[in-house]
Amino acid sequence: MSVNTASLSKVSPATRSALIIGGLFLFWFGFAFVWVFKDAQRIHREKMETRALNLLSGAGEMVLIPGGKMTMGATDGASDEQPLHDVKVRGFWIDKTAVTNEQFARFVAATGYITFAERQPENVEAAAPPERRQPGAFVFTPPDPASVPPGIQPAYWRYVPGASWRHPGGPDSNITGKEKFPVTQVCWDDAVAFARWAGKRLPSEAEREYAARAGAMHLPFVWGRELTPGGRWKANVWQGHFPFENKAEDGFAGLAPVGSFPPNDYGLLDMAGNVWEWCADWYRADYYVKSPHADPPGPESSMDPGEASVPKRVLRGGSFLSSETNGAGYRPGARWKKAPRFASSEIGFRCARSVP
Ligand SMILES: [Ca+2]
Repeated sequence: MSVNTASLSKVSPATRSALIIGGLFLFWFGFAFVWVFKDAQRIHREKMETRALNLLSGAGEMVLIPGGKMTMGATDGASDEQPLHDVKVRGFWIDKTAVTNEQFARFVAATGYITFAERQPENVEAAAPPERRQPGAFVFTPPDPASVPPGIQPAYWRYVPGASWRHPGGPDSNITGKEKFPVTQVCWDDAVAFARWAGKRLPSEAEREYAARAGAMHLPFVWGRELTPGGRWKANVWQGHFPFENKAEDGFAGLAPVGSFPPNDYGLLDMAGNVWEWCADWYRADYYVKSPHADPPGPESSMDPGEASVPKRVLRGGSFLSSETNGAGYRPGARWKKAPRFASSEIGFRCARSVP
C-alpha cells in the first residue's frame, strides 16, 4: 500500500490530468452506452407491442409517433386557427390510414353494431321535411349550374334516406369493390364505438395536427411548401370551381382508396384530403386562447359561434371536396366541426392509442 502511494505521488501533474480526463471520459462513455442501450431496448419493445397490436386487432396498422413540440394553429385560414401557440405532445400510436370499409365491416360482423345513419332519427324538429324522419345521412350532390341564380350560394348536401356506410351515396349505391376505401357515413359516436372495439381511441385534435405535420412544423401543407410541387397533386382534394366543376386533376372525382398518395414523414397516409376525420375533442372556436400547453385534451364543452345551439366535435384533414375556395381544409392547421350524430359522404376517421 505504502509502495503504491509512493509511486502515485511520483506521477507528474500532466499524467495525473490525463488520468483524470481519461477516467471521466470512460465514465461518460459508459453512461452514454447504458442510456443508448436502454433506449434501444425501449424502442424495440414498443415496436414489438405495435406489431402485436396490429396483428391482434385486424383494425388498422398503427405507427408510433415520437413525442415532441409543435407550434399549433395557422395564420393562413379562419380565425379559430389562431392564436399560434406552442404545444407539447406525448408519444402515441396512430392508424396509418383512415379506417376502411373492410375494417369497419369486420367490427360490424363481430359486434352487430348498427350505425346511427341506420337507426330511426331522434329529436327531429317539427318543421323538418318528412324524409328527415327516416334513417339516412347526407350525400354530396353537385348542383346543376343552370339551376342556381348568380350570386346565390348553392346547396350541395342532400339528406338521403337509406344512405349509410354500406350505401354511402344512397340506397342504390354500395361498397362492393371498395374494401380499401375509407368508411364514410359514420358519426362521431360510431367512430368511438369502433375505437373501443379495437382497443383504441380517437386522436385528440393536437395529436392529429402533430401527426399530420410530421416534424415540418411551419410548412403550409403536410407534404411541403407548395400546393402542387412539380405540378403534381399530393392529396385527393377538389380542383375546379367548387361545387360546379370537378376537374379531378388528382385522379379522383370522388373518394380514393386509402394510400393513393405518398405518406408524410411519419409514414402516415392521407393526413390531408380524401375524408375529414373525427377527433376526440369538443369544438370551441376560441379554444386556442387558453388551451393547456401540454397534451391539450380539448375543451369541456362546445361552442360554435356560427351555430351556438349545436354542440360539435372537431374534424381534421379536409376531404375530396376541399379546395382553395372553401377553406382549404387540407392545410395542417385547418379545423372543422360537426354535431356528434352527423354523418356524411365526406367524413370518416382513424384511431389512436396511448403509449402505456
Ligand atoms: Ca379529387
